[in-house]
Amino acid sequence: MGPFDLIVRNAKAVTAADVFTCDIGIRDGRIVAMAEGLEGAAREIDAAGRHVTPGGIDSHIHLDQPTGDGSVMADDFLSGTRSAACGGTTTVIPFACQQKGGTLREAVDDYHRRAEGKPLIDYAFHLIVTDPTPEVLTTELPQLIAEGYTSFKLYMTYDALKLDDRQILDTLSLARREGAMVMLHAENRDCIAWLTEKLLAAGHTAPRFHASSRPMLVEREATHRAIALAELIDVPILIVHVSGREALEQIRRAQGLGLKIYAETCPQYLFLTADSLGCDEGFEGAKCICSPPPRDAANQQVIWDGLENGSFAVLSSDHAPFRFDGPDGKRAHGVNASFDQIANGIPGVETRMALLWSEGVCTGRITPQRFVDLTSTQAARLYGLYPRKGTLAIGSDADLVIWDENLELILDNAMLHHNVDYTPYAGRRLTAWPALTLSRGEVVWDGTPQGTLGRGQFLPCDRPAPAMARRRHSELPL
Ligand code: DUC
Ligand code: ZN
Ligand code: ZN
Repeated sequence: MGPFDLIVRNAKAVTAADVFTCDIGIRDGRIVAMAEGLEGAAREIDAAGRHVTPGGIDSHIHLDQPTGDGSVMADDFLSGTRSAACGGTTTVIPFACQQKGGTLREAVDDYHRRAEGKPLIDYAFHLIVTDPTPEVLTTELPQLIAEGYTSFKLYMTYDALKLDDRQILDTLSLARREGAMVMLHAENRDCIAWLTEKLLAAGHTAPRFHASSRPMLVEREATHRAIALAELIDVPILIVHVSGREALEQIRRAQGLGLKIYAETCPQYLFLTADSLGCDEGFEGAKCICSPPPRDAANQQVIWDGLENGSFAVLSSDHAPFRFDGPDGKRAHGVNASFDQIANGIPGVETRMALLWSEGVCTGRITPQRFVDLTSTQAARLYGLYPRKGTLAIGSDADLVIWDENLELILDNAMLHHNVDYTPYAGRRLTAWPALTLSRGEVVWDGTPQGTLGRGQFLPCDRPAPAMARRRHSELPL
């Protein structure tokens, strides 16, 4: 016995800034030493010159979230966090969603009950604000923010979730006062509704028409409007699941003007296209229905460029798990439901890290440091978890991934540990996968899932520094 519970030896440690070789000493679930030649541990793991990164933070994932339309999410806090750990993710941030007419507190309490006794890795909650009543804005949200729920998502589409511009302004103003991070789902609801009506009237019901009902213009307009509303209030925002050039141009323009506009993208916009939704009347394309929809090869390149050049802060999965077969997933409204009735979302929590390491790092598109920045460090900063999470440093939680590289894997759903009956990335070639995942110093994946049920801890979040307003409009009574 010595000063450490565990030493990870000969690590090629990667942070968002550096790659360096060291031993990593772990005690009581935290990193307590990083140096050459550490001695004195109950247990050692030899990383043998392999890349060791911080565990991934998947800051956009849906688990056991009530949908209200008859569909049911296939992953709960057990299967979802198990799948995450097997893919190298050690923290997830799913959404406690306010029901219209209900309170945020009810949503949070219900979500804690759903999580109870299940998570295998650590987790925080974002909120989804669907009903910003005076009580919510003046009492509930400030209290919840003070308790560690410091980020929330607002929707510009979906009738059950959507806020109008006035409500968005009220909520942004509250976020500015309280120092919370606001995430925006930017698509224009009325354009989608109008296009959907016309498509259905013309008999265009197949999954592929989902993409026709949500062209890039719809995302571009809402992104522009979200940025304008945030500029009016003078508050930072984060645009989630950016799909292509038109929305990204709006974001870059705003960033160039000095506005604090952060952006997230997801693997579906790198690896899928509108063709993934099918080219006939069959239902198979439902597997890839998500919103915004995947675009085309040129837009995939735009997204890669944005990952390389820093336009994007985070790559998250937007894991939204609906089974393809069975009565409560993609077919909840019938075996051949029209595109507008098919649950939006695709699984991806387990594949996010390996897809980006294989196609980003192994191909030389991005450095290992940028990989860490995009999959872990920036998410920790943006959502108030840094430096407990998101880096390899003395005092940080010992959440690590030891990578296997130079693999030849063909992705198949049977390899995965989610509760969904397909992966949209089946057949894709991978050259890397986590050999081992540690969560607070405990092995949660070493080729098989490990860890006791409910060992994951809830993480109250700090007010994130990137959510701090620039304080330009001191004359406005915001
Ligand atoms: N938005 C999400 O964030 N996730 C799934 C579907 C959607 O529209
Ligand atoms: Zn969304
Ligand atoms: Zn989502």
